[in-house]
Amino acid sequence: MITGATSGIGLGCARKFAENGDKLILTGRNGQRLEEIRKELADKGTQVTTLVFDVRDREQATRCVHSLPEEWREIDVLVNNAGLALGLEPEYEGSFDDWETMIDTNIKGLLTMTRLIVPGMVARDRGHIINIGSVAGDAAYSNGNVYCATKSAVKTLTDGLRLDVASSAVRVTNLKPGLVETNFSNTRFHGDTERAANVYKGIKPLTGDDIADVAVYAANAPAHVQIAEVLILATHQGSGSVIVRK
Ligand code: NDP
Ligand code: 8X3
Repeated sequence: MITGATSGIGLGCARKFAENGDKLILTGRNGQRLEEIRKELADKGTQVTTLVFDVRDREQATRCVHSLPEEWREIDVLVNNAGLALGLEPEYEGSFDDWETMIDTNIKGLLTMTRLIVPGMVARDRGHIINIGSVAGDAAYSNGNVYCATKSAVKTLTDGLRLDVASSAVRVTNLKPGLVETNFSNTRFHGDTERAANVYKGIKPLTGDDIADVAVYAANAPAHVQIAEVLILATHQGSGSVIVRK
């Protein structure tokens, strides 16, 4: 199950897990886009089912997950990917609405999915949760404040979950990408495409597929190997704050 599978890293994961021969439950808010992706992957022989819901809506998410037919209920891998940044401004000038959306999506949405899916994994003594954190969760960068805090929360929640399932065979991974060229910056800058494009100028950024490769690797590691955390940076990126542009 991949949340936020309509774009970027989530879509990359959908394609790479499909190449790996897995059955997919793709979730997102844009039903039309999900259906296009379902068709694309089904044409290549992948079994795909889709669920349309907003991870911030706990009731809708619960209803959708509970509506899965019997043969789709045993979820082996949950990729908690749906998330976003909104705004890049000093903490004392940020937007209350942007903060709330980031917290509700990146923290509470991830927790909702975890709460809905992980009990089945623990009961079956089998499963893997791959949370999409960020280099932004390792240290704040200027004007990143609340977004960085949400990804820092993802790190702590991932570590907490790993402790809580340690007596089972369930594995928990935090993937922490750096600069990945997706729709992320368009969303962050509220549709200012020029400002978004500047984020990737002068450096070869990562792609959603690069992150998906690591997710597929972690999910297919031998059962006794738990890839706890991976930081994946573009080659000319030193940290969340240091990007060398040429
Ligand atoms: P994209 O904007 O390309 O994709 C984000 C996905 O999340 C979309 O499918 C989007 O759907 C979905 N989404 C957002 N809000 C919700 C919601 N409330 N309910 C359901 N789905 C939602 O960005 P990325 O692929 O880059 O982002 C994916 C994850 O990777 C995020 O968690 C992000 O924080 C993280 N990340 C991104 C990095 C980057 O540089 N790009 C680096 C590190 C981490 P919709 O189209 O409906 O909005
Ligand atoms: C996305 C990467 O550095 O833009 O989490 O915050 S960054």
